[in-house]
Formats: sequence, C-alpha cells, structure tokens
Amino acid sequence: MSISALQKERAKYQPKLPKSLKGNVKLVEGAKTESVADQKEIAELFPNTYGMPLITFEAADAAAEKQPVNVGVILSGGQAPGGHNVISGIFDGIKNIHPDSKLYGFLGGPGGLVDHKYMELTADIIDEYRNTGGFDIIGSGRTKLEEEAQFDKGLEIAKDLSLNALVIIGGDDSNTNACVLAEYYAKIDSGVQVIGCPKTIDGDLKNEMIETSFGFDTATKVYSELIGNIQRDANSAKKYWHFIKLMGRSASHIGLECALKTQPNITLISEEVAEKKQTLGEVVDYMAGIVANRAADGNNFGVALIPEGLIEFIPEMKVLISELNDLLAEGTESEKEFKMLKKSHRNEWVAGHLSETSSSVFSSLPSGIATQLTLDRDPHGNVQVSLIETEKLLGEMVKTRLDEMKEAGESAGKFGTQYHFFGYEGRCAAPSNFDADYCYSLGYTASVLISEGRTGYMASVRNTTAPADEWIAGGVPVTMMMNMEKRHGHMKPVIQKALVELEGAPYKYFVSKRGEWATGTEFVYPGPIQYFGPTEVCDQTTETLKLEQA
Ligand code: FBP
Repeated sequence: MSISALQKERAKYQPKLPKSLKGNVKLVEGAKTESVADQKEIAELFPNTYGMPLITFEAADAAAEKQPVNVGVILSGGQAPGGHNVISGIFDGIKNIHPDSKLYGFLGGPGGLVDHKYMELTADIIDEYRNTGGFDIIGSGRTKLEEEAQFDKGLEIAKDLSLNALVIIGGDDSNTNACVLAEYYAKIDSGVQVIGCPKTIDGDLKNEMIETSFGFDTATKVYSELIGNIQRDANSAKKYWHFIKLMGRSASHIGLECALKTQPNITLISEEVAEKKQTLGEVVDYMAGIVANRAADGNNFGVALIPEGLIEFIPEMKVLISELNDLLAEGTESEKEFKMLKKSHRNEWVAGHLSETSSSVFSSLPSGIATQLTLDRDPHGNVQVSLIETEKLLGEMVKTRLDEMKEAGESAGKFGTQYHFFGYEGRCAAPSNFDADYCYSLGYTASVLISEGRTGYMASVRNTTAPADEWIAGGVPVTMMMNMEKRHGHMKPVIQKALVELEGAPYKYFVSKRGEWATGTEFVYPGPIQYFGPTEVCDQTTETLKLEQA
C-alpha cells in the first residue's frame, strides 16, 4: 500500500498517555453513582450494573501478575478521527497486561458481532493504522444491538474466541446499547464484560465525567480551516455571502466551536432558536438584518454558519414535518391520492391538506425545498431532514426578504450567494495531536478496566485542557449518564444527549461577541491542523473545552 509522506512521518508519533497509565496502575474506587434522572426506573432496569462506583487509575509501585485477556472491538456509527488510536491503545494496553492477550475486530460495525464476521488484529495490522484517520481498519456500521437474539448470537462468537470483553466505540445510542448488553451478559453470568468509548464528531456525548467525545477536536479544526479559507476569499473578492451548513445531526456544538475559532458574521445555534421559539421567518429576518447592515457599510459579503439540525429545532418546522409524515405515510389513502397528482399540482394539494399554520409555513418555502420535503423519505416513511439543503433554503429566503426591503427603500446592497456543506471531509482526517493522544488514552484505559474485571463502564479521560501527563483516567458507569426518554412511542433508558447549554460559558462568550463579528469583519484564519511544530500551535484543544474549564 503506498502512503503519503505525512502518513509515513506521522506513523512514528507516540501518543501521550496520562502519567497514571505509564507504569503500574492501581484502581481507586470513588463514590457510588446514581443516574442523572429517573433513578428508580433505571435501577430497576439495570439491577446488575446500576449504582457502581466511579473509578480512577493511579500510578502504583508494583503490580500483581495478570492473566492474558482476549478482547473484541467494534466501531459503531459515523466515522470520527482517532478511532484507530483507540484500537491501538487497547492493543498496547492488553499486550502490556500480558503478551499473550489477543485483540479481535468485528467487521462493519455491530453487525459483525451478530454475523460472526471478525479478524484478529495483529501487531503488523495495528502498526499500519496508528495515528491515521478513518475507521477502515475494521469498518463501521449502524446496526443497532438491541435484541436479546442479537446478544445471544454475539455471545456464541465471544465464547468461540474466548473473549473476556467487548469494547464498543460509539455515540450515545451505541453506548446506551452497550450498557444494555453489559447488563444482559452480567445477568446471565456470561463472563463477558462490555466497555464503552465516547465517539462522535457531533460532540453531544459529554457530561460531568466525559469532557468531550473523540473526533470533535479534529473535525472542528478541519471545518474551521475551510471556513477561514472561505472567509479570506470573501474578504478578498468582497462580492459573496457564503452560507455554510455544518454537520452535526442535532446539537450545534460543531457550529459553536467553529464560530469561536473563526469569528464569522452569522452563526445560528439551533438550541437558541428552540428556546426562543423562533419562527423560520424570524430566523430569516435576523440574517437579512445583518446582511443589510453590512451592506449599508459597503460590505456586500460575509459568512454564515448553519447547523445541520436547525430545521428540527424550529417549532413550526417540527410541526410541519410531523404533519407531512402523517399525510404522506406509505400506504395511506392520502399518499395514494398525492401520487396520482401531476407533479405541478402536488405542492398546492399538500398545502390544502395541512393545518392552517403548517400550510402557511409550507407555502412560504421556496418551491424546490417544499417539493424536497414531500419527496425524500427514509425507509420508515419520514422526511429525511438531513437531506434538506438548509443553507439554500435560508439563502433563498434571505434574498426574498432583502428584495422586499429594497422595494421598501430599507436596503440598497447586493446579495450574491455561494453554498457549502462541510461534513464528511472532517470525519476521517488524520487525528490532531489532541485526538491522537486522547483516543490512545481512552483505548488504554479500556484495557485496564477490562483487566480489572469491570463491566458496564465507559472509559473516561478527564482534565483534558492540562498537558496529557496530568490527565485523569478511569471509568464511569454508563447507567450514571442515563434517563428515561420516549423513543418510538415507548419510554426507554437512554444516555442523555448533551445539547449546547445556553447557560454554558462557550455559548455566553459567543453571545457577548457575535454583535461585533456581525458588523465588523473580524475573521480569524486558523489554517490547517499542524502535527509538528510549536506546542501552542499543535497541542491546542477546543475553544469549547477551554471556556468550559476556564
Ligand atoms: P455518529 O453520531 O454516529 O457519530 O454520527 C454523526 C454524523 O456524522 C452526524 O453528524 C451526521 O448527521 C451523520 O453522522 C451522517 O450519517 P451518515 O454517515 O450515515 O451519512
């Protein structure tokens, strides 16, 4: 396989570990834990894994002799930079426990466990993937491990391979399922432990004990580089407004972090829109106001960041989407009627079959977007919100608003747009030093939790704005992060998703600055991720973490 010069050099990088993991390690039990909410229900659902103590690892003088451990690892869900380093951390960790330990990778995500598709990860294979982006070492997938039948199939292969433990590297849903699996394996006394690792570029798997999910640092650095480059282009040509949609299924952490790094003119935060119950029209008015103000100063250019999940946070759009899901549900009489219509008559028909409010929202949308809402559905028949080109929707609506303002003599500027979507280009980048170190430490921590016989824990590495040496490694019971939420009509125990906190320091700092960034041109150009060079350039963590831990 030919590799780039950077990859060759980067392979030599030795990720940093917390001091406590470098030699012999001792486990220190902390306080017993409770779930964040719904304690009674969660305790009843997880009798074997509820209430376990927090764990931290500390350096020890001597270590007891350990037996080899066999571990199976699974990558679950969307790619995030650093996954390969979690795996190399597990590998080095279990080899340090005993050279005869073995690591197996299940192929293509959780489905690999159920279908018994796996490979042994030997030293040669691991070495090829150290410090690289991507999940291609074993692949990932979105099969949900939810059914006991799947757990039993998994146990068959775990027994065949004499596995002591499974490590599931995933987001909130995958770790919720990891916890259910841990509970089931404990209940039936299977002897197989389950450990989770916090992954997702979205940054929404975090709490008191999990400071950040891995991949967020690198992905936001990649997007911020690109945003900075576009800002410089905008400030050079002075003729375009760039509307940039940023990945992140639900929460706006990515948009907020990129805004803190690059200081664009407009950044929408979905959580704020929901809190203020803003209408689509109000969001458009806010954006058009900034465009018009800049135009009045002779600045017919700018950059706007739009979070991918925005649409579902606008209350009236949420209602509209839900009405469309019902109206056009597969197999219903109304869907059949809709399909019989000429394409040119469909939007009018839909508007006539919605509630008064939804009908007026639907009719206010640019016709291409309205059509998209009625056509693109997922396998369950729901509108595919992630496919909606929100950046174009807002760009077109801002243009219409500005035309109205022009007619009323309220604005005289020009408004030329360019549209972008940044998502996939950040998910498999070579991990930053932070993610390379953090992921390797998470994997190594998982191996120690396994050798200590723990199950139902998530590997945790804290104090991450300090140098890696001072990071605190340990484990957090997954049940501690859970609450009960309604999913598909039923109450289920799930890990609480972390949205942007409107009382949090990163958001408050952003609010204190966004006025200046809107009118002035205060762009910051972060440039590409640096892997070699001065520590203040290479080892910076996210602005979000810095502000949260200040
Ligand atoms: P995870 O939550 O699984 O980490 O995935 C995050 C994400 O990258 C979202 O930001 C995005 O909406 C989604 O995955 C895209 O999914 P897909 O890779 O299936 O297109």
